[in-house]
Amino acid sequence: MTRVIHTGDTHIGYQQYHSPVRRQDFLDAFGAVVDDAIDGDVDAVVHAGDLFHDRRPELPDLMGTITVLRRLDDAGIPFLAVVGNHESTRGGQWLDLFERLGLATRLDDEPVTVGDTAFYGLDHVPVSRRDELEYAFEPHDADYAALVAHGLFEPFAHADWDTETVLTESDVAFDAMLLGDNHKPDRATVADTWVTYPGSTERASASEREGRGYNLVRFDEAAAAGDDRIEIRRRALDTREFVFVSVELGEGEGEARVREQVRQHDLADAVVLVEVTGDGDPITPAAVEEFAADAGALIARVTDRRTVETDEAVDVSFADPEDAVRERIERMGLSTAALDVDATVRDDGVADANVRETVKSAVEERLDDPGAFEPAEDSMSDGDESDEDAEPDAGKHAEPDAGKHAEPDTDGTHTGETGADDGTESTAERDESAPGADGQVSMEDYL
Ligand SMILES: [Mn+2]
Repeated sequence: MTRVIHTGDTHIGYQQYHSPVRRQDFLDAFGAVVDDAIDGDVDAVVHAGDLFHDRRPELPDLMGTITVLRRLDDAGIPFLAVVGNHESTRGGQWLDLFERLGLATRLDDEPVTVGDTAFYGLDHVPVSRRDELEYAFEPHDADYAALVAHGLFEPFAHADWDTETVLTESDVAFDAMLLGDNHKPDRATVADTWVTYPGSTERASASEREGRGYNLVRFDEAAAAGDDRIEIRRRALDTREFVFVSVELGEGEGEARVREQVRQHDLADAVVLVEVTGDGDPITPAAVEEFAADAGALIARVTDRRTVETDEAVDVSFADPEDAVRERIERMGLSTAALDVDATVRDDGVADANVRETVKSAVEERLDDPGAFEPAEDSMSDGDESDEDAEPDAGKHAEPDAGKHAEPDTDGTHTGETGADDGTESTAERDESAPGADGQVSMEDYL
């Protein structure tokens, strides 16, 4: 019998709403999962990616994470993980650093056996590169096998990765796929294999309304009733309070009505998200936000839907320009060579002075491979995915204040018009102006 905690999408380092308190919340949620692992004496903690929100976590985020991982290690509980799309770097991964420190095991195509179960890993792979995947895994001699992977898998919402293909093409017969990426917890069976998301451990966007938690997974013939050999139970986490207030204003109603609705709730230390729809008089969102703050709210955001021309939320917020760019690029259908160039230009591990040379050698390496210059076939064309629910990623970053700050043109200006031809120059420009391009410490400095 093997009992593990399955978690993911921790997003440590996410300074949501620009709040240092929220940043701490994301780390605390990870700490709470690890505390439960120790209290429950599980056999392992399995992490399905996006431990960090950003591929450049800052030193306090790293030190906080190491402190938590050390606690787990002191309790003798292994931490098995894969790399998600948010934290993926070119070359080494932060997870490799933790592995070097003896605090984590990076899962891959070779089995890591804990008790009766062999665990394998599949890092996030962009849509454009999935055709190359062979799903080749080394054999195991355990009673059960689980694949830990990061991506949007069928049969859940926003899926772009065919689960049945993964299962049929894999050399190993998996009893379960323990997943990350989709922040909504769920489970299903595909071809007799359990497929499950534990969801994020703190709300990374206003669309994540239901309570947060993680999975407790038991691989045990006697675990569940019937023929199930796997038992998946959901455990709740005590996270930051979010108060959602929807106000539909009628004719002649205005700010007083909004305040009255907000006042109905306990706002103490909560993130308060107010949405105004309907008709009525103009309101001043900032005044309502101040009112909520005075009533004890940690953060208050008012979105007046009436001032937005359509319901199409703009999925760009100045809080996360890097994320917006990354998501956009994934959907642009760039060739492998173009992705290489883009990654090099924006990689903080490559000093500005070396970008030209690195790009040159990367392109030269690709010259023998004509396919590398073909646009990705399976990617969506530009601009046809403005629905905020089109991808969980889009929802994740659409903060309620996105409407207030986002420029409708941001998408197009920064990435939409950037073809593979002129990609080098315009991405270079973007890099210089990006707020995060500050030559921060890179992973190589640690290894
Ligand atoms: Mn995530």
